[in-house]
Amino acid sequence: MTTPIRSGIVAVAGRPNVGKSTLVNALCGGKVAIVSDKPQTTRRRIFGISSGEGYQLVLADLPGFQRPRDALTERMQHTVDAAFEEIEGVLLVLSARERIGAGDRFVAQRVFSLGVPVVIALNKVDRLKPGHIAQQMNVAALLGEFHALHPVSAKTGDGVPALRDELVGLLPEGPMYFPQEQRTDLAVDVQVAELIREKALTLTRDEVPHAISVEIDELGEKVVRAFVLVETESQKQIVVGKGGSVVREIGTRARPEIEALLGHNVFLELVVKVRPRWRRDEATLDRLGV
Ligand SMILES: Nc1nc2c(ncn2[C@@H]2O[C@H](COP(=O)(O)OP(=O)(O)OP(=O)(O)O)[C@@H](O)[C@H]2O)c(=O)[nH]1
Ligand SMILES: [Mg+2]
Repeated sequence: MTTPIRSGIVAVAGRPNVGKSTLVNALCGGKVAIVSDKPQTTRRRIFGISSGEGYQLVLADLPGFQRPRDALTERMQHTVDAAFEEIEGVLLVLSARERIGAGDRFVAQRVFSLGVPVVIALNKVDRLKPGHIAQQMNVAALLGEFHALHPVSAKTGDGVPALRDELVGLLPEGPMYFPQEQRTDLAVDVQVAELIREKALTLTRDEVPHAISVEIDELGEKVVRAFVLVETESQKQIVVGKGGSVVREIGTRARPEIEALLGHNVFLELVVKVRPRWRRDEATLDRLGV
């Protein structure tokens, strides 16, 4: 007979760019979800799994709340809605570095009506003065009947262990849903695609990051070939860069992480391709798993 453990899913909600994925990574003690300074980095639900002594906490990292503009963002919002079923609680993430305002209240309205405990994480408190943090905590406290409120820094790890304990406290007795050492539910090829997309997001700006997607063409013992999809010829020029400099840099940054993930060296081949209006193309979105 196995000893009973506490287990279950906590959904991670918040505006785009408040640090949800960074916080999920910190709570899981390793990289589960990609992170960037551009909003709408996370496009699909990703389970980050934190297994410890007597518990398995499954965090559902989600796209940020936003108004849908095309088939891609519509699906992203649908993902958010679908994730609010069969959860033990919500981790509502706010950024202490910005004004807590209408966007946060919109998310709060939704999550406080779900009938499960809501734990608020006031993120990005690193380098903020204590007085400023206290002020933001007061504003955050007005969002709804919260279960607990934790100031944290996903970046430095400050407050993260206490937050993890708090979330584990929400879980009922249950089974181990995943093997002890598993950290995410994403298939390996999707993780590889995400790592490449992360570097592409970091190295581009304006509307380009939103137009980028990555599709794995071959994931072999020696060769990894991926298509970096964009929507227009001018975006392609930007992502390729002068003499191929940008796409080369994407590869240089992604390769060590891919090799660490796969456990062996690879030749990484990136091909930048125009696929017009892929964000509105249901078949492409299906294939990308969005
Ligand atoms: N200073 C500081 N920056 C942070 C912290 N947590 C996250 N960030 C930064 O905030 C930006 C957004 O982080 P993400 O984790 O991608 O945010 P997200 O909420 O998942 O964003 P979406 O997936 O786009 O909704 C990145 O540049 C992070 O480095 C923190 O605790 N302190
Ligand atoms: Mg994210």
